[in-house]
Amino acid sequence: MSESDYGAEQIQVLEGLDPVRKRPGMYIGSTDARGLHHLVWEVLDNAIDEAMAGHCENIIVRIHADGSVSLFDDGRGIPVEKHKKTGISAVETVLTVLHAGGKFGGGGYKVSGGLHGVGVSVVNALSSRTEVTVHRDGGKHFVAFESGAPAEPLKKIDDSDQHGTIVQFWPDATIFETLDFDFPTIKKRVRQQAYLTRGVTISLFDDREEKQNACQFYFEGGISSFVHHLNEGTDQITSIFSMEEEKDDVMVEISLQYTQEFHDNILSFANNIQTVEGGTHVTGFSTALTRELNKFSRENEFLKEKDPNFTSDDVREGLTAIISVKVPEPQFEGQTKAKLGNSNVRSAVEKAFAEKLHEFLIENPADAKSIANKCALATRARLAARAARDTVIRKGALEGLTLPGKLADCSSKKPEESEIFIVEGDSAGGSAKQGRDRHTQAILPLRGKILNTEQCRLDKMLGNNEVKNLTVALGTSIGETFDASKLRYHKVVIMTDADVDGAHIRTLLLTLLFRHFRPLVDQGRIYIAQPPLYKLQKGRQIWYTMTDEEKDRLKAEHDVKGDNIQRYKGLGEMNPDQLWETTMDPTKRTLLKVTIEDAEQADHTFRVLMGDEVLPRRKFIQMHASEVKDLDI
Ligand code: 0RA
Repeated sequence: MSESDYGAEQIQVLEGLDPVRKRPGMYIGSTDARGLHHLVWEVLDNAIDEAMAGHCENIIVRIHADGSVSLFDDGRGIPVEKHKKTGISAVETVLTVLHAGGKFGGGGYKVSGGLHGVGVSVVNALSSRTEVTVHRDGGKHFVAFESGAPAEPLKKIDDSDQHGTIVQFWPDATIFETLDFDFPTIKKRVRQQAYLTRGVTISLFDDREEKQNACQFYFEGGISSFVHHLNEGTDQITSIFSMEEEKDDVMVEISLQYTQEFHDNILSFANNIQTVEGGTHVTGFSTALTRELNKFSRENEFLKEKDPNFTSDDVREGLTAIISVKVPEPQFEGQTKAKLGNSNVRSAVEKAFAEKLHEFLIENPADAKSIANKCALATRARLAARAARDTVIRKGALEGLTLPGKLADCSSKKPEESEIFIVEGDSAGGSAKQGRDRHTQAILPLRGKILNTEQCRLDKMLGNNEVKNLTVALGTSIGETFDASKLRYHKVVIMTDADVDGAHIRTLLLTLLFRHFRPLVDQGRIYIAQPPLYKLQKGRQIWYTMTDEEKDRLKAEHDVKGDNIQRYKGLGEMNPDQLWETTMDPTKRTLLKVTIEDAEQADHTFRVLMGDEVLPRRKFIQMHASEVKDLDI
């Protein structure tokens, strides 16, 4: 079917919108901040689809002063002609009928999937008002909806020689727990989508008072620019390899580069949706990488006859890679629907990538040599780490026989109800031990800074007491013997001071967890405690707060005099009761669940701040110096 045939007929009518308003979680996952942002992703995906189909070059995302969000794209515009069967226009159908994005059923163009792709009608259903402006067929057309239902019928309001779509929506306050869009979250998504869609320019504006901000992304290099960005601040040992090929109906795009780092950083996407749990595309990639590097290294005698083959872990050490595939009908599986399941994708990626990698190795001998040497080093390190770990295990340290002396364990042995607080410093640890619920809450105090895991391998890490204590306390072991199902506590809570040092320790811990206990992050087991920064008191009334704004508001509202405002410098200043009441009591506390995005961010920040390259670090500090309002040194 040619593109021009693609009109109103194609849009299949499946269901009404009522179920969406009744059970929003089924369609967007949740009604918290994550669900709220999902609305933006949904409309953004539609615009990106237009760009992927080659019809759109510019996208503008705007957070308006009134809290609504609009997305402009200069794509073809949603069709406005009447639908033959229903008698209503295509644009109204797209907005009011579930799964009518023009993306389902045969003949549609290639698209996003998974939790996404539920359609812009879901956005309409969950918004108190939605306005759509379409430039198309010589006219500017306008239509509006309220709570998903038509409010102003489609009409041509002007002539226009442009083409494109603007969707503006006001999220429904009766549905969402928060209406506060987060600029950095949207910025990160927009940047990622710009990398994945070479040649599209995406601008983002925040027009809200006090929050005004703007940024724009355009990446000529597509995902190779992404690799370049991820490797900022690392010591790179090869040039960037890039390939793009269509194989068996699967579009395969891969970029990679090796660095001196000891861990890998592989991000995968299917139809522009990040697949944090991996899937068939990652398996195909990994198989081809291991096989080709072994073959090449044997043929060129980087591997001698007596040497064992590189394992897939060996060839991943120091590797940064983006794997992006476009599949006609993606199947998403796994706990969070973030794992690609299509089995044909594995062989498509494997074949396409193996060919191109082989060529690259032949044509770039210096890069090939660096990679082979790096893999050989990784193999030696792996064997050394195994020997070191065996020694440690022989001593019984990782067997769970000897829980660290500093751990105040909980009495419950049920992981489902148990939590462990990792607390900065012995004095805060003392308060936490006294204040806790002994049945379900365990406390592990960390003394000073934990090891910088950026710069060392497993063997050295296990020599570090803080890392070893944490590993033993968690019960999961580490490295090759890691087993998430052995986790002794289903909530792992990081509790650090609300100052710069605390933030540093939290970053160190997040990096450690991200690199070596990653499944715990994926499974949502990691949390950050939110200790208060201020205590305000008036008579017998007490308020605790985490922010300066809230403190000022409470102070004015309740006329609290200066003497009765206490600023906590550290957790250690709180007595056990206060710590329990404000931060640990499950019925009153706020815990932030760490997402993979947080951990990734920590990883990147960490690399820039702790890696051995000075220039990016200086750049980072200069860029962010103004954001550090409250240096508490
Ligand atoms: C259905 C069919 C066509 C385009 C679209 C929907 C479309 C949807 C959105 C949502 C945001 N921006 C969009 N741009 C286009 C194809 C129309 C044609 O063949 O001309």
